[in-house]
Amino acid sequence: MTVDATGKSVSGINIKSSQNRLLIKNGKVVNDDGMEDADVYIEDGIIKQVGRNLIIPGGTRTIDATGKLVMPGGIDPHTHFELEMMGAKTADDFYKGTRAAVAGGTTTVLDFVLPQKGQSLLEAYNNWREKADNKVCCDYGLHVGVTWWSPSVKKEMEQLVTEQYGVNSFKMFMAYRDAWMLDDYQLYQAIEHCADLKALPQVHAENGDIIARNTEKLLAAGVTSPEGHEMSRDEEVEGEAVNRACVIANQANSPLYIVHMMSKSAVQALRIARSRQRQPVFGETLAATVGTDGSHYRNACFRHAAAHVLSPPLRPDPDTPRAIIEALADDVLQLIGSDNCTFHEKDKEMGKHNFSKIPNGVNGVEDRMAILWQKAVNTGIMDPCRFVAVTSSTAAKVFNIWPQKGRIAVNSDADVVVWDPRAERTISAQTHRHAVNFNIFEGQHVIGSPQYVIVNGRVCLDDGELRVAEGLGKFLKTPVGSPHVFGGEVPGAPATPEELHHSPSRYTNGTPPADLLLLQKQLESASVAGSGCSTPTGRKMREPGQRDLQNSTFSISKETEGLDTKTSVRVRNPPGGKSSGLW
Ligand code: URQ
Ligand code: ZN
Ligand code: ZN
Repeated sequence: MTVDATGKSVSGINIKSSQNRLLIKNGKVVNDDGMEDADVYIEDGIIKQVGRNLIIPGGTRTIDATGKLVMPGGIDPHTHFELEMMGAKTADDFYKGTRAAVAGGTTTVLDFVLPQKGQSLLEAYNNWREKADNKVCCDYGLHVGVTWWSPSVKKEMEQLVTEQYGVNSFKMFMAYRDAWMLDDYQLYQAIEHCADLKALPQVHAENGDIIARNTEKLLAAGVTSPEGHEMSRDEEVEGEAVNRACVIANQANSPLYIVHMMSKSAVQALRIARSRQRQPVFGETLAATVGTDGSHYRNACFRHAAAHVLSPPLRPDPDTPRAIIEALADDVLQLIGSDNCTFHEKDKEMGKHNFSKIPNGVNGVEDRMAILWQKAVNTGIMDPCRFVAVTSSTAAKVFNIWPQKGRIAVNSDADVVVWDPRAERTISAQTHRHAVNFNIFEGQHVIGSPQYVIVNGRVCLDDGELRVAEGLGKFLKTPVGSPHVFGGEVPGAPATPEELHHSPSRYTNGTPPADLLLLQKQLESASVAGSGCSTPTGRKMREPGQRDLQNSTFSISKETEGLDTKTSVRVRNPPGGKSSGLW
């Protein structure tokens, strides 16, 4: 075992590798607003050069990315590692969880500190830092749950948003009535307080009271199996809560982020709210939502059905995954997370005779990117730029770590994925890196996976071989007041049509435009016609002679043409158009 200067075990890893120089050559760089053929040169964990004909020092390791896409490492905005809930503890700890993340192309995770009712938020935050800091294989940040409400909670929120703690988002629950739920009066105050602090309020949108009553009725009627979980909280219950949360945020004149949106009804409520709200509303969905469905709750095997239990639940409607992917492509939803919250079989067994006692949660941090690529890009619903937006860049913008994270550009962190769009594999619990022996995507064949994953300049997935080390990631502070959420100047960016979407005057004067959607459309077409595919730094991304991607087809790369898988995809979100806009 090797030990570095700080005493951390780094077996099998070249501990000086962060100082190593790395060149990724001949690939196609994909950002959320465009693609270009470019090499990427990395030194000391930072991207130092992007372009062709770079001048590279001797002794630099070269990765040949011919036929591959070079993308920002994924940012998973929603994980639960080492979380104690419903009488159990999640199986993936911060080591195994971040190891699985890296294996799948994710280089940053945002986990949730969830205090028990009555517990100090600062105490819970410190517990999380203790659990995570020496275990993470990649960088991580923290959201904090506001799971109860009091003057002391309010005060601790004020402390948590300071530079010392680096938190800029708080999650409130409209479910888990006996554990973490706030009532509407408390939720209103918590959201108002977030807005005052320029922190982003997040909500788990369900109706805990309806769920509690439905659960009583189902159990009394003898429905005890996992199927009862979905029956107790059908999609109307989610849609109602999404609408209610949006109304409360609008009354509080606050932005809002809705986590794990699972149904068409929820998306429809969001779609309507986004056209009327004074402040932006962001919608997150999950790998589970696009990669599987609620038919599994009817599986006769308890182990199988219980492994799919999460809240809100997967929906039995077989059209839901497709509708959710389309909403992601069309910018009705903005991000995809995993909500990775795995439990061992023995823990799920606690609900063998009562579905309401099954610990809630599924896997997803490892397969999130491959599942979305398979379901959205290979099917032609989403282009690679939008894929980067929803899996990485938008999370970086919303949680105010952009362009340090979520971008392939000079001075950004060297968190990079070399994505092989032709790599084929079948997802299985036999080969995944999670601590559990069940995978909700079991048996699914995916085309497109990471070949190399570089975390802060270290090659942690090396031609498919995982070489991570415990504790090499670091805690990432997320400053409040993201300009992408609250308006204001985006660091290093000139005024762009995209920024006009974020104009504070539009959102803070109290009067939304009469026809917001029409205005958005006009701005989008102005962007495409006026500036083509420009980065926020003004660098033109589209190559000379490259086809106009607006309403046309294009190839992921010349090298991938002619494959069986559908690689010539219709662009619904042209770079410079919808893909770069947050709403
Ligand atoms: O609600 C959540 O996000 C966590 C605590 C549990 N996982 C889940 O069922 N969505
Ligand atoms: Zn939740
Ligand atoms: Zn969650």
